[in-house]
Amino acid sequence: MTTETIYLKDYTVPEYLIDKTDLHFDLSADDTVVTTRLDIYKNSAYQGTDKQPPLTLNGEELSLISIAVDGIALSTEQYTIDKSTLIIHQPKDSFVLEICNRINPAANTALNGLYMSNGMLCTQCEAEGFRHITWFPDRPDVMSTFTVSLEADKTLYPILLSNGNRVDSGELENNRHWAKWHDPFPKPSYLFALVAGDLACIKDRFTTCSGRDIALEIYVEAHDIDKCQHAMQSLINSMRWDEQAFGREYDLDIYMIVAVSHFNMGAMENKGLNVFNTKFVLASDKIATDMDYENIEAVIGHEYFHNWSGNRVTCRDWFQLSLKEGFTVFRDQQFTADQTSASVKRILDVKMLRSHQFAEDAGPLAHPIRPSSYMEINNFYTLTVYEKGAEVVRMLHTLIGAEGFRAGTDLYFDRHDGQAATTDDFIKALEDANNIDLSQFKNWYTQAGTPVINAQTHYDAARQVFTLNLEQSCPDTPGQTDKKPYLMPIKFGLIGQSGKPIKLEGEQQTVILEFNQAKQSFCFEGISEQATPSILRGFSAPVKLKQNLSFKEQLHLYQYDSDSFNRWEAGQNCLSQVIFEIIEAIQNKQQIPALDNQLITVFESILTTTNKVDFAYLTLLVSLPDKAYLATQMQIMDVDAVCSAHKHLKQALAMALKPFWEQHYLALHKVDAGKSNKDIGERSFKNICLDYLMATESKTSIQLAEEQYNKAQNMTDQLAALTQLSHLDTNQSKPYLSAFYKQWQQEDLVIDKWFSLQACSSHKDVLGQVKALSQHTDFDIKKPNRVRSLIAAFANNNLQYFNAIDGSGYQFVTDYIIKLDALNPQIAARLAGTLSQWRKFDEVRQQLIKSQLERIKSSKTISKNLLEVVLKSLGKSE
Ligand code: B3K
Ligand code: ZN
Repeated sequence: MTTETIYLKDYTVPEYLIDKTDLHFDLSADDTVVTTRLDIYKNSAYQGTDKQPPLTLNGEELSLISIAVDGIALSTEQYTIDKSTLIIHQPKDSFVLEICNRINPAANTALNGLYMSNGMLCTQCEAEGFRHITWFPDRPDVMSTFTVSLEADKTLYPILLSNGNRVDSGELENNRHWAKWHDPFPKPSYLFALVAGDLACIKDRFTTCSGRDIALEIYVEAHDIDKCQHAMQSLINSMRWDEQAFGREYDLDIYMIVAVSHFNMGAMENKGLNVFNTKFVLASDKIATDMDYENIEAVIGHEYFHNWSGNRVTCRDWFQLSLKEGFTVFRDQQFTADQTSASVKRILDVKMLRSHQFAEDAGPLAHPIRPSSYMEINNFYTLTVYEKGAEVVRMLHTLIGAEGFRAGTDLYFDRHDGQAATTDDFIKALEDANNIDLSQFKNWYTQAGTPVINAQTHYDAARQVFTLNLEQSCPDTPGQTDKKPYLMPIKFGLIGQSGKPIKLEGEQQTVILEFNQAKQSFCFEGISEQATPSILRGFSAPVKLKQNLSFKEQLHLYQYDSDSFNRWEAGQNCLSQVIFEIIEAIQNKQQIPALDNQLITVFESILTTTNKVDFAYLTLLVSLPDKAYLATQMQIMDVDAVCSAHKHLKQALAMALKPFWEQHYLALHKVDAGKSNKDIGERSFKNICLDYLMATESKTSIQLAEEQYNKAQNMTDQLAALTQLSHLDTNQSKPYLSAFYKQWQQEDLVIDKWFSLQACSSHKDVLGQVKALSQHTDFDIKKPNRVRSLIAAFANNNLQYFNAIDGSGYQFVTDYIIKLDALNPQIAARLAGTLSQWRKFDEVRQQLIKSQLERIKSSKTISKNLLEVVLKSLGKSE
């Protein structure tokens, strides 16, 4: 397979545009007939040029029935069809094109375009799925108004949905019926959707800020109808929040969400008709954890917020993806922060960013948030585009301030409503609304890699001046060297010796410094004591901060920093330092150092001052750093040493503070627990106490876990207990795993958890277990959720056994990547990303991983998606 690289620099405006798109679908599972009628006209940007350009439409795996221009069938000389395009050689300046073609949804295992999920028909068109439905200029800068009629069997497909408002419907002969939908807002093809199936629905209503009445409908398979209430409430919360926080009102008369079991990602923001992975819709106390509830609200919010940031203002081309995704992730993060605890939300987001996005940015797949080239756009729905993209928007918010930022987004939405815009347009709106120059800031959009900041501080007691010296640099990434300095906000504060924050400017205890040079110094006058610096508060820029604080100073911040993020961060730094000391001892076969008493004292004081605290935050304060994050900080990842050291420290803290863990566990454990933020926080803290207690390996702790499992009334507690029990030896864990399976056999989403839990086990025969599970009757390679819960969970989360030194983990996952690629290239390519980090390992593992990458590369029918990941991972292509 040869692949073509697409470059941003080659972008040209479309030669032809479409005014109206009329689609008719004669639906059936294995033979759907699509009739398309397009009102096409030449783009005014091309008027007057001598040569009439041909019209190129995209289309893949379609069979043509007929093609006509202005009612007259085209002869075969007038057009050319190949594997991916249909070219009309000499089009007129304006004409009506009618195409009729066949597709086979039942054969569509890639879940891209029109496909089947448990007997229903549904679509996924972003980024380039529409070309699997009919021939069309399948690019986001061609926007038109869609009218869609659907015709199908009434028994198999009683519900027929598409974007916009339902304008008509009726009965047909042979037990068939039809419905017609019209969406008045011009949109690109990637936002098109249709759903046909036997679905149940819950309904509600929402009155917008201007008093418009909106119908809200959530469609699911009938057996799930009792699990939609939380999703509906989340939608209502999102609609209200976007009015208040961003002044965005909903525009159509109806908003629909459909949950499907087979879905390549989380959800899709199709105009007025979101299609969701069931995982982000269905919830009840019995089947969903507290985190599931929170994720559902966040994803419902995210897709709803796209109605403005993505749909009303869309992307000019796919290089601009972060324009809608980074911005919308920022919006959903703010939303969740407002609904839950802002401190906790920030920490969770940063943890994810640093463990995974930083690794992406440091590896062969690194790319700027606005990439300059791609082979397969679906490979660019990455943590960089989404999460780093959101950090970049957050920095703009910090630099400009909440009010100025809002003025900028208002101008952006106003100025570009109905248009396909660029990231430069976004920046320009922020600049114009605030009369500022952000040209240097744009380096964040064009340079890949995580910047490194070196911070040194100096206190001049005689002059009472505290100086902060900062230096920034950014490592080389594929195809990019000699990076220019970034403009970034550094939130800064000082903590005095007594633990009190020091005033810096007037009454302000935190200042925002604009750091925009390779080296820069900031001085603070009138500082009367040697204070401890708290740099990068709230993680105000997505960078690696290196500073010369002693263990004692970090402990001081851990105990006293008034910035909740930096307080947590200081604790993590202390704990990381201890873990790295243990790792060193393990590697040098030396005795492991005893636990530092000062650390225990600080832990103790944290565990005793629990009055009125946010328990969700407290949980994070006492949690150990993620193993994946620790591993990425090593020159050569020694996963075995990381896992042993992590376990060792957990055990030591568990033993040293046993009475505290016990006391809190017993005080907070309730069988019938509520759903307020307080209840959720207490539950998470209770479960981390259980985690520490289990690390003591005592009989009584095991009994606590068993009892919690047996009596649990909610999935959070049941799963937390089962996770603990799953790490015991097989004899002890098996009865619980079997009982759990038996209890939840009918609940797909719970069975996903059951697969995942076993894939993440720390047993030494976990691979054998995963292999056996891949033969289980409930395992289905065609279901992305299942593949993610077993194979991807093992590859991503089982640091130790995926990376087993005999190569068995790599071999197994590679077998699956190859098998999957034939069915679903998007999922296969994503899974292959787990092999991209080979340079971080020792020589033996490097060879093992490389040989698997070569094996994939040589497979005969490799997809474009997978080939791009493999070539880049091997470093054979930019
Ligand atoms: N925009 C979609 C993602 C589409 C992924 C295509 N491979 C969901 C989201 O980000 O909201
Ligand atoms: Zn999105």
